[in-house]
Amino acid sequence: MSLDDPRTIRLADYQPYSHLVERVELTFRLHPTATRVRAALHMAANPAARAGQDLRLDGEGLRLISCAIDGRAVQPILDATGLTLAVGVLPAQPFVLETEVEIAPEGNTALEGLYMSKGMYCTQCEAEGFRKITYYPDRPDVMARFHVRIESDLPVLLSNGNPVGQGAGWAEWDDPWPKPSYLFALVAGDLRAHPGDFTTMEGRAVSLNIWVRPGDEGRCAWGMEALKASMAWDERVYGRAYDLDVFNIVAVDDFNMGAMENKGLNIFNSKAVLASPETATDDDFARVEAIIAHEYFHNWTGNRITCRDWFQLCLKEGLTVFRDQQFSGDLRSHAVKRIEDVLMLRARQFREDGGPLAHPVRPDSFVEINNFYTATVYEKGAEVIGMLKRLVGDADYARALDLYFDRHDGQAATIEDWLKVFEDTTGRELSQFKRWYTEAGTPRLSVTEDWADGVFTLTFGQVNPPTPGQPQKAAKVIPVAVGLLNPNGDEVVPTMVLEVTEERQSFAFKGLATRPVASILRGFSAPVLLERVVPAAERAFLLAHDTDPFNRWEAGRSLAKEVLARMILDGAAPSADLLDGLRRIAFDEGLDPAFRALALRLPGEDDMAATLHAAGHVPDPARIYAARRALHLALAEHLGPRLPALEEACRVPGAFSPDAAAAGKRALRLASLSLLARLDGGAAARAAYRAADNMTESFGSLAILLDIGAGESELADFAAKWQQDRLVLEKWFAVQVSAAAPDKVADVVRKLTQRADFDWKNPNRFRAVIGALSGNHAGFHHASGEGYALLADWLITLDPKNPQTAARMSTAFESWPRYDADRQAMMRGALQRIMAAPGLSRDLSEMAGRMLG
Ligand code: 0A1
Ligand code: ZN
Repeated sequence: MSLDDPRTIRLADYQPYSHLVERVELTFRLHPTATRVRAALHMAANPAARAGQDLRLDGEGLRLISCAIDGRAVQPILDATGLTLAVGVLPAQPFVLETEVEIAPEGNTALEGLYMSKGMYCTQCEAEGFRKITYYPDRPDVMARFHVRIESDLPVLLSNGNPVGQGAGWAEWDDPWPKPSYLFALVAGDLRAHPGDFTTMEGRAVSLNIWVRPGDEGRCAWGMEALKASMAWDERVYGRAYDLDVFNIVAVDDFNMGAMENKGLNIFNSKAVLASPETATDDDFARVEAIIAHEYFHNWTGNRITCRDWFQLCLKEGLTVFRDQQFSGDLRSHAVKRIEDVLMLRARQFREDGGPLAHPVRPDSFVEINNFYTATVYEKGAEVIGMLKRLVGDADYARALDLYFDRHDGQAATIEDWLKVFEDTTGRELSQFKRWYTEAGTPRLSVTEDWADGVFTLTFGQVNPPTPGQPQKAAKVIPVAVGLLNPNGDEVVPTMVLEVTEERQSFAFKGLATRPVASILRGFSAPVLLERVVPAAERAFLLAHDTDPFNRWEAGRSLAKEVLARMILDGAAPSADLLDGLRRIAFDEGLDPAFRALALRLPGEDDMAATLHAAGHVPDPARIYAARRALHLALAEHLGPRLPALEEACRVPGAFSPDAAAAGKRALRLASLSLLARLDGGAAARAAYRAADNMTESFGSLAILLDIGAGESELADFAAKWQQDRLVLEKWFAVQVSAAAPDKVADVVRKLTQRADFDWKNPNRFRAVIGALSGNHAGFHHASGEGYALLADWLITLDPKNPQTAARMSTAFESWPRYDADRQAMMRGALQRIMAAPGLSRDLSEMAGRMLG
């Protein structure tokens, strides 16, 4: 981390804010280029802060019109980041500070603060966007009650809380719950509502609405069902009821992230809320359900209890991700959800944790907080909570959460507060556990086995690798879920949790008649890299017999990685163990089709590059690409004659339903079509494309065709059909880049980015093409270096308009240390070129600087 950057902000420097803000009254007179914002802040000195301080308010890009205290004009000192009122002008008693500013939402392309998207006004205030709307102590520990008046001719005017009045050209909203400014929201536009209702367990009737632009009304039903399911689930599982009379969700096309949990007024990227069978895939449906749940769950974990400062971001994000994962598992399949979550964790978080951008779940310094909405804070943050639950058990977890909600409701809390709740509930001392929050890096856990005199011994060794700024680390507490199987497949020791707390530690199992087969790290009980030498036959045994579905999948996955590694490194042939094992799973009708589809998905190219690098090799992207395709072909040939029957058996009759069972069948059908395409030149996939009545199968079969170098006419057909649909068109853009052959990717990107409908200022469209470029492993890392150069060009272009999205997308370069000297030089060269761009944003310069080290 750039510790010597003068702009660095440190956790150790935290000080409470000088004042309390009891109430805020805001009046917005909306205008595209000259919006007026009047603010009245009811303030008093904060008894918990040092007395006699000046009053400092954050503010950026605001034109101050007036400033008064208790009705008397005052002259503040203005600078580029805010306003100061000297202590001498502040009354000793509580006072009202009034300001009026002018802002220009139309020109706001950064999509932070108040901006416009296709004629509609909307806001994004997390993390520090509110300071672009008005002068305010824009920090999460300042919690105030907000009253908002909006003046505009637009028909729908929304803000947080409950509606308290409206007339021609105005509306007023009042939020009874104190909140930090990052949860403020305002929306104004010509919008249509998809309504719903919900009665809470406390008997409160809540009116629900999903607001969309005209034309999108038909894509809201799924989101509404997901919202109601989330509300019911949070009552049932966590005892948490909703606390306002209305809950509004708004879909906007221009949005940097997925969605935002503003109190009572969630704002969503359209892509994360709109779904219909014709336009959304099963994955889209599942993602919409999960994001709706995530944002809704924030109402308690984030809004009612918020973060003291941004270093505590994982307090709300880790817990809310953990809760949304539990929810999706309950609604769908725990096994499948866990596998998907671990796939994502390894692809994004392990990659981050093992490279130059590694940081603790609770970082202790940053330059730009927007750069810390990361896989580590979110996904590893959720894993840490999963481990805590595993260590204390379900009952104590539930008791601890009740205490957390009781004790900290209405507060801005810290990770220390969170851990204290668990300590007080269970009597357990958690200082060693806390290292999961304060130390970066993925622990490497080795295991050896010993069998003597009827005693089976597992010996674990843990290594906590150095990460930027943290050269040395002590041992962590690692919950390792273990089960033992007999050679006939029976479970002799059901799952138990071993607590590994030392650098080296043994656990003995006595009284066994025969040497068992160990199933270790069941359910992926800790986010570690398990290093274990297992004979292929034993992996194949676990793939066939493990009673833990995660580890059953994991056995196949590890085997596939080992086989692929040998194919890449020494041109070996695919092993029969793997092919037979996968064939058995593919045709095992006793297994969930979604699970079978996941088992057939081969390790990705980036995953293989990481695996080879971890094993001390220098990955060659071209060889990885070729070997992976060769394995896919070998698997197709091995399963060959039975694939058409499998594909047929997975056709789902009747009207489309996005439920998990039907989605699982479609996933297995697409997996078989993809294999079949290697044998029949795409004939079956082509037929599936023609017959498809839903986006999952039509887009899935199109992607399969493109992947084998076919599908031109289907691609044209798809474009003609969806020309006018911005969300579906994104898929069309992205798939061409993802499926392009390594030496064609750069050309494809250049061609697509020259199109009139490549609106690069829209983050979704930018990500569709430029994100897909870095997602095409062999193409991005092509020896020509064109992929790197193209990405750098586009980041430099985007940065002045939208630094946040440019910075996020720059992480494609974080894996540079893995590759050969030529590629390293080219990637570092691209980063240096970015660093040298005139006027580079704080966001992107922090990222490029950290990656360069
Ligand atoms: N809190 C939101 C995600 C979010 C974070 C940052 C943003 O802008 C910097 C926008 C949204 C969530 O977790 O869903
Ligand atoms: Zn969140």
